[in-house]
Amino acid sequence: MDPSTIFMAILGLGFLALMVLVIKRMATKKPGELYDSYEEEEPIAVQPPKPEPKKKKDKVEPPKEPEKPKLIVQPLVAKPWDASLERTRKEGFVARLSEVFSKGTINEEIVHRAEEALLTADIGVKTATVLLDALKSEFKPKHGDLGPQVLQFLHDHVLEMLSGLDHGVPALAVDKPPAVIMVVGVNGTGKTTTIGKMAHYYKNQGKSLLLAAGDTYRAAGMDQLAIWGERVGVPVVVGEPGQDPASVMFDAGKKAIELGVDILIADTAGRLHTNVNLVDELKKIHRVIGKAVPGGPHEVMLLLDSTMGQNAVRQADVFRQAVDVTGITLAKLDGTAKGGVAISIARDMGLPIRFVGVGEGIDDIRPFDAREFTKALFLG
Ligand SMILES: Nc1nc2c(ncn2[C@@H]2O[C@H](COP(=O)(O)OP(=O)(O)OP(=O)(O)O)[C@@H](O)[C@H]2O)c(=O)[nH]1
Ligand SMILES: [Mg+2]
Repeated sequence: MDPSTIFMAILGLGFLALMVLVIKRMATKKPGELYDSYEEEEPIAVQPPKPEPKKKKDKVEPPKEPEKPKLIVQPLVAKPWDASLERTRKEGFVARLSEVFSKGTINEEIVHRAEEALLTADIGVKTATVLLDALKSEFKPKHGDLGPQVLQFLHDHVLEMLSGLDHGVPALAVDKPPAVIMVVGVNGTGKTTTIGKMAHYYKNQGKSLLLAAGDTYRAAGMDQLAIWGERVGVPVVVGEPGQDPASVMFDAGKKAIELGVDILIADTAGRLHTNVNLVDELKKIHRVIGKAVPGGPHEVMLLLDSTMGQNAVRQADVFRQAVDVTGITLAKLDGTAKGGVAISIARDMGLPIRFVGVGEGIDDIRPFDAREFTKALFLG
């Protein structure tokens, strides 16, 4: 065959094959869709996965969980009486008496040792003497261990000694609110802390409150009360450093009337300052509160530190010369073996015990209860 004919035949076959391919491709794609389809597909792919139905599913879940915080909000309970008086019972005069009477029957030596234990106790000499006399003349031992019988005898007598007074939360009987509680006491006894705890206590009783930071000598002292106010959720009137404390009290009294609160609690300085006589200062504050709130203060609460034992009683005498103290609050009963001082205060001074502080926490305060106190002290 002629080579040019062969070449032409190959060329013709190649062309034919090309035509077949083109026709085949056109047959598999719809007309007009060849390029447009990419443009259409892209927008479809861009459409976000539809999340709405999922969200709707979330909303359907029952909203039960928010109830949990209610449990956390529940106030903590102050230390029980027996735990608060544990050190006094186990290390103080009660423990010594218990030990003295743990063996044998009463004889001269035992009475002598009991005398020693009582006279050196923080219940004070007067109270100790009365109890000793009663023990000598009235106590009649029965069969069985002597120790528990003596403690029961003392329990009954002390309870009787404490019973005549109006202990516990002050009545604060006022015709028109606010009732004013003025808190006084030597520095460091626990005034500011106790005011914070009292505010929390009264707030839990449904009372509205205002606090007044009258310790204008120390900025830290005022800050401390402001922090307590924030913690408890109670407003605080704070003066300028160095401002006359009486003028802060006057402003606070007026503010308490304006706000219509039930109780105003006033914090005061606890130490003597250069050129300032604490006694005169307290007298002035007392007077000025009365000018702002007629009839106030309705309670002058002396804060005593129970770890100071009989020294606390001596402090009380000084304050009573300055202002008409109407009740005692005993702080730090939790950390001491000198809890017996409460008996001395009530009996020797004839003053009711309002609250006791049993720790540094917001709930660590209890209204004083003579029955619970004596039971925890002598019987455990
Ligand atoms: N363990 C215990 N500590 C307490 C109690 N009350 C107060 N305190 C602590 O005693 C210290 C003194 O308390 P404050 O409230 O600052 O005393 P204050 O009387 O206001 O003192 P001044 O402002 O300096 O006059 C602080 O460290 C308190 O946390 C209590 O009941 N138990
Ligand atoms: Mg203070």
